[in-house]
Amino acid sequence: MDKSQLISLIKVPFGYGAGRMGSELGPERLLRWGLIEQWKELGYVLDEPSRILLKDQWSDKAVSVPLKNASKVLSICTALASEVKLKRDEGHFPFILGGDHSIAMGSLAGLTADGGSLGVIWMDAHSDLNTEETTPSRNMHGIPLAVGLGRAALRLSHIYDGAADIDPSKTVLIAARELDPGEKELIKELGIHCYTMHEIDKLGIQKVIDEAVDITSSGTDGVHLSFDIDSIDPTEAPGTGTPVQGGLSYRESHFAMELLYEAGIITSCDFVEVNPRLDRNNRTSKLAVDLIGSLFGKRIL
Ligand code: HAR
Ligand code: MN
Ligand code: MN
Ligand code: MN
Repeated sequence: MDKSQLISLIKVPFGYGAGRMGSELGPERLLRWGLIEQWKELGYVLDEPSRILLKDQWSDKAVSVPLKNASKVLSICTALASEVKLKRDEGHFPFILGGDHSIAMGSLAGLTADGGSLGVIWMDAHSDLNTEETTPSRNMHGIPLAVGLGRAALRLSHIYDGAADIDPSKTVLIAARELDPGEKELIKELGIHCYTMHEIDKLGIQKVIDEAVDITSSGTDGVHLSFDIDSIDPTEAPGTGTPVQGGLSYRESHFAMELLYEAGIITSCDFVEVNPRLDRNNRTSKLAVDLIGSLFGKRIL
């Protein structure tokens, strides 16, 4: 992210992929806490923000998805994919503000549609690697990475023409601590680099980020950061639908963002799962704005 590149903020006020609503309120709440002003203070130039809204429901017959709110999720993802592709083609930095994590399928579809190879850093308490077969909840925010890797019946190419599968060897999970049985199998089968909280405790967040940077940036044309706020411990980020204890501390999460900024590899980002309805005194929304600041180079001194 260099300052000559315009940031295209793409707001996606959509929460139908999660088990409970509320994350659709995320984008406006983060804006209220100064997200845009912060970018300007840091010296960035923003494109006119866009907003992806649900219009027609998805009607593709190529694949049927037997999960909750599937046609709503797929139609928002298709609309998002085309916006992401458009902004990327213009040379901008697409910053996708959710919304629940199901929208990442739209981001990934738009980002892979030009045929380049994409590294992915997935920061999340979960791995989002369930498929139509393995999902215990039937919620679509539990499947986006499996779809991205081409391991579900639903493929990125169903969402957006020309979208391609992500390479599992260029994908890194960070902060995982609640994995379903089918997800664990997939991680092993595909050899996905997975830094659970155990590895973070053992190696330290700096080493984990350094390794993730190497894995995702070597031999790729860009690196997408998909940041689920539930990667952070619920004591710091209570405003999210599926909190899991034992997560990243306040400083670990900031340090991770600061290191990613210094590495200079991130070319697009999703920021998802902030649920203002479940928040306490806007703690999570404010933390989210601060973390985005760190990702874009905000310093203590
Ligand atoms: N793994 C569980 C499922 O498939 C829980 C997923 C929780 N979802 C998110 N995404 N917040 O990370 O339903
Ligand atoms: Mn432009
Ligand atoms: Mn997630
Ligand atoms: Mn999660």
